[in-house]
Amino acid sequence: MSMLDDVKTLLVARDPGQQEFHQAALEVVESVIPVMERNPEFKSERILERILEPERVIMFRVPWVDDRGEVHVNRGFRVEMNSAIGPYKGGLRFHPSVNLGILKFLAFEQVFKNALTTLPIGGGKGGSDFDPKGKSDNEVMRFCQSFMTELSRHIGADTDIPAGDIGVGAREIGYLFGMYKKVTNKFTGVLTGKNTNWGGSLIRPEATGYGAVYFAAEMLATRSESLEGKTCLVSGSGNVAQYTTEKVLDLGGKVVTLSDSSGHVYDPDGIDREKLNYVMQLKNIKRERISKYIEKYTNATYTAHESAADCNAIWDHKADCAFPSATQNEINGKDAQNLLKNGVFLISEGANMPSTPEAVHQFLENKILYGPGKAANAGGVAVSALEMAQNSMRLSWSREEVDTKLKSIMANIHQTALDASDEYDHKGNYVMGANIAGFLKVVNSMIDQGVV
Ligand code: NDP
Ligand code: 2IT
Repeated sequence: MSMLDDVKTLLVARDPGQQEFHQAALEVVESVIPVMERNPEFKSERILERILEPERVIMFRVPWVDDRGEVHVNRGFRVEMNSAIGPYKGGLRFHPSVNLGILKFLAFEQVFKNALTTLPIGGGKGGSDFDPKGKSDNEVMRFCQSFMTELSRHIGADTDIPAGDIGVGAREIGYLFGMYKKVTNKFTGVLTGKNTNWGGSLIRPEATGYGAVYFAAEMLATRSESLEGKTCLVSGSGNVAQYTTEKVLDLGGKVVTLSDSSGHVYDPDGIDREKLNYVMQLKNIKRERISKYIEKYTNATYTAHESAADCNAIWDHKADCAFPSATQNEINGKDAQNLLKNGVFLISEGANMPSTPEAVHQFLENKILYGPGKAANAGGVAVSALEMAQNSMRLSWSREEVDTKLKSIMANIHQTALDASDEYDHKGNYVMGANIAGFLKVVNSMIDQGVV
């Protein structure tokens, strides 16, 4: 049996039903087969078996009371995947779809992503099946307080440092931090993505989106191109989508789409700064649906997503670049075909694993510029690590300083992935390059530290 088949058998036997984790794991394993062949000690050290098993998984009950006095019970998780190169680091996701398999895929991706940033952070991820949609601020606060009452026993500024992800933004980080401080009686940098008044880093809210666009600019530069004048499709309308749009505008591009889980808007005139500002108010403050956009900007159209559809209409518009920034597996094989047919020659993934294996296969076959999430969206966690550095020094850097560091980290990730792909004779295959470079750093560190 091949190495890939062995891993598949192991995963299915150990973790039946964790499809997203299997998908993320098999992609990495496939990329590193030549690395395993060049380094026979990785096999005797049982590196694949070790790296696929989380160091620790914490699962807990999260009971809370809604505004009517009714009791609810959600499930909380923290997956502490790998601490070979630093304390566990990664976001928290609050979304009804959250389960152990999804968090294990995210934690697994995070390990390699964090290694690529060059900063000393291991990988973890957590969250809950709690749905913040439609909840009052007080309900969200009570949920966060209950969640943190348990989580606080397992995390710490030198142990495990959570941050935001889907459904967890500045509001949730505030409530979570408040409770952590109360139960531990310590003001530490235990969470990142904090408000700048109390220890947050400038540029952290912007970092994932800005980073995905910096990564795109690096890929374009290999073909002597830039974002100037390029038409871009952006999906999602949350944190990553908003700041991706802002940076595309800064670099002279035009964004024509945004979406949420109900549908997408297409604005042929482009989403300019005023329109983006409106979207930010709509999503971050009023917490409304993106469909409201067309009430104000009547030239735009709105298409509701049919859950039964076999393709996603947002990926069927003429464009040059696409920035999937919503969620996993939002681009399937048919969507990839549509993107290629419509002229898209660059994909920079703001979301984690937004493309199915069938879609990735087509991007690689067609040799378009394809930046996988663990490389392209590493800017967020990179600035989180810069927030940790500022917290431990008890000082804060200026916007310019953090943005300059972010830009140079993204350029470095791009070069590292490109060099690794070249070394293994697949120059320009950023999937292989990112997987191999991240894997080697983590695995060599694990071997240095013995069988633990
Ligand atoms: P937000 O919660 O701010 O926004 C998420 C957006 O994606 C919303 O528009 C949401 O729509 C949409 N979305 C969420 N789930 C689904 C779904 N199942 N189907 C369709 N649309 C969906 O999250 P972020 O912007 O922070 O995260 C977006 C992606 O970026 C995620 O994949 C996340 O893991 C990744 N990421 C985030 C980082 C960060 O720093 N925040 C860092 C690196 C990656 P709706 O409102 O309808 O739910
Ligand atoms: O997927 C990710 O990299 C994040 N959600 C950000 C993690 C972090 O610790 O900033």
